[in-house]
Amino acid sequence: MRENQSAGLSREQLEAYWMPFTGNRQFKEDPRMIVASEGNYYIDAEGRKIFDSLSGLWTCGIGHNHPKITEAIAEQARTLDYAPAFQFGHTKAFELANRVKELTPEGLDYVFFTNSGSESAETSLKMARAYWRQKGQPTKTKLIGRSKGYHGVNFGGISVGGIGGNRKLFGQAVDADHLSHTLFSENAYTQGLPEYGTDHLIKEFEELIALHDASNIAALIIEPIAGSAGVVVPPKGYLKKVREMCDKHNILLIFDEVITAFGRMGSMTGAEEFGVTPDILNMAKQITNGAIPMGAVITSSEIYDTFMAAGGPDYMVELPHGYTYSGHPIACAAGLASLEILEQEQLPQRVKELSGYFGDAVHSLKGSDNILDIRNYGFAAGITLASYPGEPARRPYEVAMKAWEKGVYLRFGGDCVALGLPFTTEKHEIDMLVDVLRESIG
Ligand code: PXG
Repeated sequence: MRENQSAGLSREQLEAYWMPFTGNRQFKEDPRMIVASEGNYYIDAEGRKIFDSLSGLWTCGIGHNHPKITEAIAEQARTLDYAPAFQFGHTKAFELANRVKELTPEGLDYVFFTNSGSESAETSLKMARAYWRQKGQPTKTKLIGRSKGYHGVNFGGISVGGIGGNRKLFGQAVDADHLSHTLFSENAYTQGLPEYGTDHLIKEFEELIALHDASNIAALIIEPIAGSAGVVVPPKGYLKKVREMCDKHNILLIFDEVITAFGRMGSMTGAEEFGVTPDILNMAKQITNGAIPMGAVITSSEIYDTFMAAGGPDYMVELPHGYTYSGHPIACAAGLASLEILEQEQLPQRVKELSGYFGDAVHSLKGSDNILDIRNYGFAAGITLASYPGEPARRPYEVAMKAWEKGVYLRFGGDCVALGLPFTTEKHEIDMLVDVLRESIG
């Protein structure tokens, strides 16, 4: 172990922490400790400046340690550190709900707070099932997800999720089926939305509905752009046609926008960017710029009104669901500050303006050894790497370790590396990043 990379902790001191989604054995032998952050950079244990090419874990688009967010958190901790989430309120939760409503498409009106993307997924799936019961259609229970989809790690989320490695150890928990993913070799190296695939995918959706019958299906949950699976961009027209199919068959459409909400696509939401409004939209990550855990689910009035109408006497709880930390005051303060910065500094617009430059830069890697595909939208990109025989995950890991040596934090997973730039990234940083990628992959 290189002592200077462990920030002074001994090998023994590294043992107790079971790290999430991490190769624990490898990390503890060769730690990559981060000790500070500022703007688009981390500082590692050796004092090196490391470019944050995934904005944390798609969380910190505004850049790290923004003084307005830091101050909002400190001020809230001094004023009201916690208030009970059930049966009592505090003003910031109402303020933030209104802000979220303003920033999401018309037709989405009621905000339920969670603490993570996984909890947003569970909340949306439970709402969908409960909605149909309250409408008097209790057989509508089946949930449809999509291959390569990621909806967090709780049992509902992995049941509709489509990343095999996240499912295989846990068994199927909730009744679910899956659509095919939207990654086609025909669309390799497309910038933005690809051409091929919509008709075929929609036909498949129709067949799946025929198989189960719409009377048994509660909802379809998809990411407008699948992030975790390596930035999988849907073909042109796909999301609109999916919306039409859901309308035709009375199936709720849930957009999991945990990655795409609040700027990443060059708009406030993927729904806005692609002109498709779901019945339920899930958020997390960028809502507080990652500074405090928080998630949220926004629904149509139709869904909220259904629960209110079926709620019985008005002192009764209409939806028996919620978390101790739903709408946590400090998270709300961080959320209000983050959303204000996104708007005031026009960061989604900035992403839109620079996304062409970014796209050209990443696609300039086409032709490099070991690259099979490059995809991008807004400030997100995925690069599929050629695998070593029988070891699909090894090359991305090796590439990311090389990049780390060269001063770039790079996300690796499956057979891909992924980029999710801070919205404040400058052109020279994009150039630097692509140079590091070229050297690390080659
Ligand atoms: N839904 C989506 C679409 C996500 O991307 C979650 C739900 C779960 O969120 P929580 O907050 O419970 O982790 C996510 C999370 C990656 C990466 O490298 C992506 C996520 C998390 C960590 C890493 O792509 N997405």
